[in-house]
Amino acid sequence: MGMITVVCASPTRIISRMTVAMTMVAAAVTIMALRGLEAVEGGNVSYDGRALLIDGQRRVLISGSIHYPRSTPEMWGDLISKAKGGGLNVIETYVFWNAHEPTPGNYSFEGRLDLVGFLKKVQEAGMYANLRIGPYVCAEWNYGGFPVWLHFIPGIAFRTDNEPFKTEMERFTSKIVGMMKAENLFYPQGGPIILCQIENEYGNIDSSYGQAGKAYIKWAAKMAVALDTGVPWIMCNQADAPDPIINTCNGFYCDNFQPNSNQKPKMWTENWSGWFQSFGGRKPHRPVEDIAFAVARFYEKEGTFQNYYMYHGGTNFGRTAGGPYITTSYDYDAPLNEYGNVNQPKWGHLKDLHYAIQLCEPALILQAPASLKLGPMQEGHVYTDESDTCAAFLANIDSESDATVTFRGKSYHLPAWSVSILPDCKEVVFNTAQVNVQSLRWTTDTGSGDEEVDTQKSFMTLSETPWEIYKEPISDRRGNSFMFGGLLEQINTTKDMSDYLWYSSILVMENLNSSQIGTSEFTLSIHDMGYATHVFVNGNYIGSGSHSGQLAFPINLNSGGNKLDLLSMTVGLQNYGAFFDTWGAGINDVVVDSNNHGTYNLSLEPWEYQVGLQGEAFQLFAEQGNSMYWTSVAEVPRNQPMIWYKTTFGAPEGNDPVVLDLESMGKGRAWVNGEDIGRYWPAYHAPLTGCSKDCPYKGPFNQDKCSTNCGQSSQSRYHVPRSWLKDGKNLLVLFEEIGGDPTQIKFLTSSISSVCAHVGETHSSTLSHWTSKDLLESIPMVNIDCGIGKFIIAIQFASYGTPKGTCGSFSNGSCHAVNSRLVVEQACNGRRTCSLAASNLFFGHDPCRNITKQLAVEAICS
Ligand SMILES: *[C@@H]1O[C@H](CO)[C@@H](O)[C@H](O)[C@H]1NC(C)=O
Ligand SMILES: *[C@@H]1O[C@H](CO)[C@@H](O)[C@H](O)[C@H]1NC(C)=O
Ligand SMILES: *[C@@H]1O[C@H](CO)[C@@H](O)[C@H](O)[C@H]1NC(C)=O
Ligand SMILES: *[C@@H]1O[C@H](CO)[C@@H](O)[C@H](O)[C@H]1NC(C)=O
Ligand SMILES: *[C@@H]1O[C@H](CO)[C@@H](O)[C@H](O)[C@H]1NC(C)=O
Ligand SMILES: *[C@@H]1O[C@H](CO)[C@@H](O)[C@H](O)[C@H]1NC(C)=O
Ligand SMILES: *[C@@H]1O[C@H](CO)[C@@H](O)[C@H](O)[C@H]1NC(C)=O
Ligand SMILES: CC(=O)N[C@H]1CO[C@H](CO)[C@@H](O)[C@@H]1O
Repeated sequence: MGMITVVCASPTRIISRMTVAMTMVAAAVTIMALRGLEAVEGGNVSYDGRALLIDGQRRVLISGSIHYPRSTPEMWGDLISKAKGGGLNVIETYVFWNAHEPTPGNYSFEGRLDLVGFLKKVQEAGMYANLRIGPYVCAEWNYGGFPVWLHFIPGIAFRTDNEPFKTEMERFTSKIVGMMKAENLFYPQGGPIILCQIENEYGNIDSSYGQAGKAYIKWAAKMAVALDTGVPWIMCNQADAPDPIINTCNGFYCDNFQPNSNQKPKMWTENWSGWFQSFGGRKPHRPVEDIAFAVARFYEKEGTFQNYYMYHGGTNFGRTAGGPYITTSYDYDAPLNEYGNVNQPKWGHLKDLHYAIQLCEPALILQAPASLKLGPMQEGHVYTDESDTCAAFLANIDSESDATVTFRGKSYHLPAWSVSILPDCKEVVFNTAQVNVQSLRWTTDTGSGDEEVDTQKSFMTLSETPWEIYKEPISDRRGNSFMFGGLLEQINTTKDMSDYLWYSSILVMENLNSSQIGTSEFTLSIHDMGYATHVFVNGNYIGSGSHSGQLAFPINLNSGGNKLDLLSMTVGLQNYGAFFDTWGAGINDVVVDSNNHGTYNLSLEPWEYQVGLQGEAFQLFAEQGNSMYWTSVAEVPRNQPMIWYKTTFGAPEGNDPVVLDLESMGKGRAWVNGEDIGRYWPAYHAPLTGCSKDCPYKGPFNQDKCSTNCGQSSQSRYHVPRSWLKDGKNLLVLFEEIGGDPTQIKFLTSSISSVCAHVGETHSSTLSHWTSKDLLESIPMVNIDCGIGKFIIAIQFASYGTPKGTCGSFSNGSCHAVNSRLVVEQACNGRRTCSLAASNLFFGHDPCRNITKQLAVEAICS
């Protein structure tokens, strides 16, 4: 998809503040591009108390996380170039041990795991890399990145002063460092890597490990430094990181963070651009004005390195999601959305911020700033020295009220909870609360609930296609089944080779009289350690439970033997917490009660176990070699549990990202052409309450502040990377656990359906005149841009006045210029891009005097 570029052409003769700023931006781009190319053989990276030094020179760096296994190699180049276009100069990634070493000593670095290939793409883009090896990474990734086999090494204890663990950690860390060296990827070798991380957020939990934890951190630091990478090592959230390791900050805000030595720079390794999502959870969002505020405050207060976690979140394909319950989507409300498209206005507003910060770089690398009190909740920071170099940040941290402050004899208007950036200590080029960037709606947006954006041509259903099925056996245990007296812990039993573990037993009920047979007089109680269980009695599906705790189901029993089949499953292994690897999963108590017939405790009875499903053993998801197991059906079964479904489909035309809409399904797994799309669970809805229609950006943010999706499927849409599709027939295989309707499955593509802009007149007191005396007004301008190959076909909404609402739900306010739509149509219809100004001049009159006006537009692209 085309990137959204701000076009400088202005429809009027007025040189806008934006235009002037853009000229400076262009200069900044050139500087950054030149700097990025400095990586030459023999370069060096060091640091002092102000910044990282690259080739002896202090640098202000802006970084973003992109995790290579969460997208495809075909997407990497585009993601990295959009990151560079967004004003970043560093790409950060974790290294995912369990993906690279699925069995001990058996390594995999192919396809999505091609770490070297990914770093070479970063290098080709002229960007730097921060390699966070961990090897514990958390990251909402299965088991925090540890291979499950590690848990079964005799005597091992994770993340503490334990020899077997340290041996393995050192072995894997050395392996990765060795690979990087062999490929000349460290900066002193001419490569892109300027930083490495050892361990990860251990400081959050180290108190649980006592003295052994302290010894472990000292060992980890020494081990890492001895690997002699030639670049500095960091530890995030580790206040006692031993020298020379730099301790860095993670959080929503890090402006008040201080490193543990004045010889170390202030660095922010995880700035949460949004938040991850769980099955059963709401969809979290972080307003761009707030994240811009946090970033500006960080650079205002001595910060010189900041990383967005995530810049592109991507997808937890296959069984890589951690958790439990992390969704397949890892969109994170990041500047690039799950499919790799720009998430506007987040991407564009942060890009404008980055350019403003880059303009300040010459001053930011001088000594620490002087701080000024500008009002009760207003302050400024000025970076300067004896020369003319000067940059200033003016902040209003009042979360309610705007303020006007005086700085060096000039007056500046500061919206509440905002920072203005003055790269020359005179003119404001950027304010974090003023978003002059269009927002976009994609054909795949689910919006905040009440709107359905899908256009007719954007989807394709599977209602007419022929289906084949395989019924997963419910009561017959076969394959690798075995008996054990009592209930086994699940992870110990499956070793995570599958999500699924069957627990089967027979309950013999003698002397049941006819009035008891077929009545729900019995209750089956299960104590579940998590993460989800489906219950079958005599082959019938009774119900399900999720999350750990006590489950109770009314059941019918027959006289004689009754078959009990409990399908217990993990949904992404734990990835966080002290000793998380020792927390169990599965079923640990089973009791059948009847009011009149006593209690049957089955916990110590013989149970038959089967790791994984029969369909997994048959590899039904594979493209070949399993045709004998499938049966064609004239009528496809709907809403029945435990069915494998298979059909073929033609790929949607074009190059837009493809999305599988599984809203009609219950819970299970999906594969396309043998590639593992991930776990789906649309039947699990977000809570009905706790969402906000409007998300005020003012005031401190937390991950629950701005959620959407209440009462809806927590995830109904699943990314199918373009590179996994082929011309002609493609294979879709699903395993449905609880019941769904596969004929209602849809394929969508994600393309821009409409473009919105919402800009406001600025107060005249905030006028920032650049150099030109001709500058009559500071006119908020906005460019509508449909992207490559698309044109504006209609104006859905336009109002110059006091419009309300957000993209997709704008409405007229009490002040409204009646010709709004006409003026915008004349400027935009039939074009790919058009520029609009929120001004009386542009609309030919003043619809309401003495009122600050805004312009809101939604244009339809096709
Ligand atoms: C690092 O580079 C700077 C500038 O090129 C040089 O002055 C310095 O000696 C180098 N340091 C090392 C350790 O190579
Ligand atoms: C190595 O791992 C791959 C999966 O990546 C697996 O198919 C293969 O059987 C493993 N080989 C050994 C020797 O464990
Ligand atoms: C797994 O088995 C080991 C050895 O029997 C035991 O010590 C451990 O507690 C079990 N793990 C869980 C999570 O129950
Ligand atoms: C059947 O059993 C129930 C409960 O145990 C009892 O209340 C009922 O009287 C019995 N009926 C017959 C016909 O035995
Ligand atoms: C069932 O038996 C097990 C093993 O003796 C015991 O731990 C559990 O508490 C019993 N369950 C109930 C509900 O009494
Ligand atoms: C806004 O007002 C105009 C009249 O100027 C009207 O035609 C239009 O339907 C109104 N739009 C909305 C969304 O209320
Ligand atoms: C607009 O404000 C000016 C100055 O504050 C005042 O003189 C004038 O009467 C106001 N006009 C209207 C239409 O309210
Ligand atoms: C390193 C680590 O555990 N960081 C976590 C901090 O919290 C964010 C929240 O999204 C996680 O994504 C990180 O994994």
